[in-house]
Order: sequence, then structure tokens, then C-alpha cells
Amino acid sequence: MSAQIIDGKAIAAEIRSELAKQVAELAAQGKTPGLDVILVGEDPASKVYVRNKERTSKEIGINSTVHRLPEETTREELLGLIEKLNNDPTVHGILVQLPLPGHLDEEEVINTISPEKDVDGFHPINAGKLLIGDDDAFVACTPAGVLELVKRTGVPIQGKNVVVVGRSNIVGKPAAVLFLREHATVTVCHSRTQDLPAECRRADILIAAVGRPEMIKKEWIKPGAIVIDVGINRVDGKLVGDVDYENVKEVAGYITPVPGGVGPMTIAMLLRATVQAAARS
Ligand code: NAP
Ligand code: LUD
Repeated sequence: MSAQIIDGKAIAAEIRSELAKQVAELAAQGKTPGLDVILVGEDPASKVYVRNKERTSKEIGINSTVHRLPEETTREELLGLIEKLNNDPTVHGILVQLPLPGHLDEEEVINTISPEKDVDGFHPINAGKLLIGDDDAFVACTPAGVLELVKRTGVPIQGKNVVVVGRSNIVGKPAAVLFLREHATVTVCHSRTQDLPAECRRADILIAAVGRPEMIKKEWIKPGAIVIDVGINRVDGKLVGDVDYENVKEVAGYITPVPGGVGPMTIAMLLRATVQAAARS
């Protein structure tokens, strides 16, 4: 038996069309959602992602502005732009695409974004609110997308073993907290984990966010498990995930492809957060 493929691209499109209706309602009240994205430098992957964010925002009626700044942008220029957007009532969401060039301090930049406009959910106020269970928080878009994909399988999460491989602040850690909130039993693995295959084999829901091409093997998968592949790795000009997809899909119950899985959901969740921010304003 072969796994059911979770079509993130189609689910993201469905969510966007629901959001388009909400955007129209907000626009009728004079509250057209505004999303400003800041891209510093020329990272090729970042350019693709930002272009997708701009295009999908516009498609559903969000007022999207991309600020494309040169690599040599100074700290003062970047923080100045963020302050300006913080004070602009037509801007509901602010996102600074990561990674930033090395001379800019990501933590300082994120801390400068007003928490009420931090649609990425990266500001310590939002990360902290997620941790303590405050529902007002903006939740990091990639983990929010992962949860949405799992929910749409219809498989109950409560009581299940969720194993998250990776503990970054933008994916692994918030994913673990989100699934804990759904009453799963959560294990977080990382580069010092002693027996990663054994930990993975206990997973009813396995979330891979490592950044190592096809690292997660068929033998590590509990038959019937839900496998969510967050990884995006470029190998010989091709995109591959952290999961050995062709083999793992023979054992898993559900699996996300790369591309067409989590990536489009990250953007859909960003648009959802922007609509939320505008509705609250
Ligand atoms: P990251 O900050 O580099 O974190 C990687 C994590 O994996 C770290 O916690 C690291 O452990 C762990 N790790 C590394 N090698 C390992 C190994 N051999 N065994 C077990 N754990 C290991 O990466 P990230 O930002 O979370 O991103 C992870 C992947 O997701 C990347 O491929 C990225 O491109 C992709 N991504 C996709 C989306 C999307 O929308 N689809 C969004 C964000 C990221 P330590 O903490 O011990 O170092
Ligand atoms: N920084 C993100 N940096 C990187 N994939 C994304 C992403 C769309 N501040 C901030 O947007 O949320 C963020 N906020 N991130 N990411 C990764 C991360 C950030 C990654 C992939 C995609 C956003 C996406 O659309 C497509 C897919 O998987 O199907 C493929 C796109 C392609 O490269 O062809």
C-alpha cells in the first residue's frame, strides 16, 4: 500500500479563496489588509519566496508592498524603515525575509517589528504567547501550515506521538509547542539525539525540519504514520525534502511532497495572519 499524498498546493489554494472573501469584507469596511515585505540583498531562494508572497497577496486583494533593499543596506536604514511601517496605519503586517546579510543582526531587526504587526510570529512577545497558550499570538507560518495539513487529514492528534526533527526558532520549536497545545505527546530531536531512527519509529506524526536532503529513511517510519516534510534542499538544481520520499511513501499513511507540500502552506498562513491583523485593527 502506498501513502495518501497530502496536496499542500491545493489546500493552500482553498485557504486563499476563503481568505479572499474575508479580504473583500474588510475592504468594504475601509480596512483593506496591508502587508509590507522587506527583502535585503539578492539571495535567490528568498527572491522566489518573496515574489510568491507578493503575487498571492495581490491575488486575494491584500495591499502588498515589497521593499527591495540593496545588500549593503545599513542597520539604521533597515530599522528606520521598520519604524516607519510600525507607525503607518495602512500597514497591518510587516515581514523581514530571512536570512539577512551577515552585517545585520536578525534578533535586533525582529525585536524592532511591532508585535501587533509581526505576522511571521517571530517577535519574542508572540513566541512567548504561543508558549504560554495565549490565543492572540501570531504563530510562525510554517508550523501553522504543518498543523493545518495534519488537521485536514482528519486523523485525531490528541494523545498521539508527534516527533519533530529539528529545533530551530522558526520551525522545530514552535511546531513542538503547537502540537503540545493539540494534546499530542511531543518529542523534539536534534543533532545530539542519540538514536534518531528509534525516536522516529515511535512517531504517529513525524515532522522533518532539518535541512538535510532525504535523510529520513523508510526503515525509520511506523507503518501508517503521517509524515510532514518541511525540508527544502536544492540538489543538482532540483528541490528535495528531508525525507526519502520515494521509499518512505511505501510505508507511511500520509505524506507531503516537496515541492507542493509545506511551502505553499507557509504563504497561505502568512496571508491568514495578515487578514487577522487587519480585522483586529
Ligand atoms: P535550521 O535552523 O538549520 O535547523 C535545523 C535543525 O536540524 C537544528 O535543530 C539541528 O540540530 C537539526 N539537525 C541538523 N542535522 C541533524 C542531524 N543529522 N540529525 C538530527 N537533527 C539534525 O533549519 P530550519 O530553519 O528549521 O529549516 C529546516 C529545513 O526546513 C530547511 O531545509 C529549510 O530550508 C526548510 N524550511 C522550509 C520552510 C517551508 O516553508 N517549507 C520554512 C522554513 C524552513 P541542532 O539544533 O542540534 O543544530
Ligand atoms: N523568513 C520565511 N525565510 C525562509 N515553496 C519562507 C518559504 C515559500 N521572515 C521570514 O517564507 O516565512 C518566512 N518568514 N520562510 N519560506 C522559508 C522561510 C523566511 C519556503 C518555501 C516556499 C516560503 C515555497 O513556496 C514551494 C514549494 O515548496 O512548493 C517551492 C518554491 C520554489 O522554490 O520553487
